[in-house]
Amino acid sequence: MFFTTAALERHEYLCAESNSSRKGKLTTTAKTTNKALLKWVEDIATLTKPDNIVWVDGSPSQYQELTEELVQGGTFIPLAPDKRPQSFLARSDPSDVARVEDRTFICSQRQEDAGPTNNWVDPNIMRQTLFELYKGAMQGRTMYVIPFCMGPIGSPFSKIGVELTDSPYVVVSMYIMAHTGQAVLDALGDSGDFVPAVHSVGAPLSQGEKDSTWPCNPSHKYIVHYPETTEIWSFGSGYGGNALLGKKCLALRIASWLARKEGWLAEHMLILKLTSPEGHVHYIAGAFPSACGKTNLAMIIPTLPGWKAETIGDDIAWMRIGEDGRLWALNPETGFFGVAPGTNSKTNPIAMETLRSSCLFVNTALTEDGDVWWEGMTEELPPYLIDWQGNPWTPESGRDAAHPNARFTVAAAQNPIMAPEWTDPRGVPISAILLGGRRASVIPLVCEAFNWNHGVFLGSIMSSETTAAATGEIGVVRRDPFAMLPFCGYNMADYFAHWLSMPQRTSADKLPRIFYVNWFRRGRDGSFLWPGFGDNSRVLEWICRRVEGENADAVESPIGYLPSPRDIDTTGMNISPSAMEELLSVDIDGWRKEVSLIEEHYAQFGDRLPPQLRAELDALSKRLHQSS
Ligand code: SAT
Ligand code: MN
Repeated sequence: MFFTTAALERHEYLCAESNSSRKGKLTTTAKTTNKALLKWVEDIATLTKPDNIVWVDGSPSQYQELTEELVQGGTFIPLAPDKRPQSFLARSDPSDVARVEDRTFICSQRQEDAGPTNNWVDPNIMRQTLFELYKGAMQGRTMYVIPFCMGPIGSPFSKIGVELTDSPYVVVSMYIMAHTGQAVLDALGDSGDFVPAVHSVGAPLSQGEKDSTWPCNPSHKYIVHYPETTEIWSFGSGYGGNALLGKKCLALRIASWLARKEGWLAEHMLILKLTSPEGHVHYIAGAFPSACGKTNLAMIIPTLPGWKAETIGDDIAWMRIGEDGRLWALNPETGFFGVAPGTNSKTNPIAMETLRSSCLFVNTALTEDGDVWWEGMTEELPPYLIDWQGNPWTPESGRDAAHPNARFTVAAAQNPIMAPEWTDPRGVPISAILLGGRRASVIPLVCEAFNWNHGVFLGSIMSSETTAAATGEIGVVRRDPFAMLPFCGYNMADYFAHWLSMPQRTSADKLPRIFYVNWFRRGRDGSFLWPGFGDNSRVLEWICRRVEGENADAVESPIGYLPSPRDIDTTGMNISPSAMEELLSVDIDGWRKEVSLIEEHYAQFGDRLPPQLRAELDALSKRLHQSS
């Protein structure tokens, strides 16, 4: 079977419709007197030689002009207005579909400050390499100046950055993901500091050369951070975290470096607000690697009657000790850049609602009637689609229609269950921290750390099966401490030490309790033992009760406190007692093997590994030895 002519015509019609509304070239000038900023913009323009410079003012009219330009250039396919108004689909180059961890560098002065888990190159050498690459890199293109703020404008905890990019796709994405424009310039004032972030797709155009719809540089990609000077330089990719430099580059890698220096935490965590039937409110932060369900958990609809969930954030938490001694968390972003495949009205109805209009999609499939589709969106497969690479697709094609790392970009404000306090500059006080990953075996459904140090130990040994969010093999178990392996901007051993230092900054009983969860445990037949999604509220309930001092009779096991199966409310669920037993049992043999894997993982840190973690590992090993 092949794609129907009618569908292809419709597809062309959608493109043509917006071509007619093309506007002239954008022109804006800076409304700033910040000399350092003006000079830096000039310097980078001199180096990269763009045809013109446009300052992003943050206005809806500029956003619209840019989307029109993207449509006209063929990067954006407007979706059918009656299906998904004000929304667009972009198809990336097939070589540019995810974060590139092997091309991501922390170029600190000293290699030991980047540590064994980061790629490092001497900053002087890296500067030379990049200098050559950026020379004339923006020729034939426009350089956009995007003043952006991570965190509410004016909050003492926020960070201002300025991204210079030659990708209008990045500009419109940044409009959604961060505060941008004139308001940020105003906050910056004459002499305010900013994080300079240069981005180029690395594809200069010679005179008259036709641009591709997703310009990038397939052979040279660099995502570089100079932490001491808080600089970001990204080259060759236009995709997600590689290119939207406020997100992983600033809000995690650079921010984690600053956080250590300044005594706070920049974490790869969702933030969820839960209200119990009695009206008790708990804010929960959760560290899970990319594409392990952070967005789904942040938008959970509890299946337990009487419980209410609201979203604060789905990817990043900036946490600091507040005046009351508790740990307060802020979501520095203003949008979601979430994984589309697997999202549907059962797994995440709130996301489906959020995505009704005004979104950007990348690498999803396109339906006959001008809407997007991805694997798992509907039970029934559509008969015809155009796949993420622009080719006709039918269910018989035998390949994915959407790329497994296809993403949506949407404003957080469109989420109907955003908690009103998500914009509070102080953040929200955290009662519990969840750690988790995808593990088919060994790790139980939930387990509570004995204390803060043990919790940090659990964070330091976190592991997960790899996903399509980064290029590389999928489904291999790797250690991903605190889900920060790709995002920690300094030596991971020092990061552990920083976490361990938190009780010295407040009284230990004010810190959140730490829980290790695993929604992805599989039974002997390979199927998931736990349904996940809304039913995860049953585990969250146990966690909240623990925090409130109930269920004091939790089972003390060698790996932490576990609920007994009767302590998890499974009313109305179709789950067998034996599955619950398995989910909540400690696999002693599996854990013994895990100990030697942890030894290997720890070995890479040498003497820099905090002694408390070594002591925790020894204690675990001893407890496992003592159990039969
Ligand atoms: O890094 S991205 O922003 O592309 C997404 C992720 O991996 O979390
Ligand atoms: Mn993430």
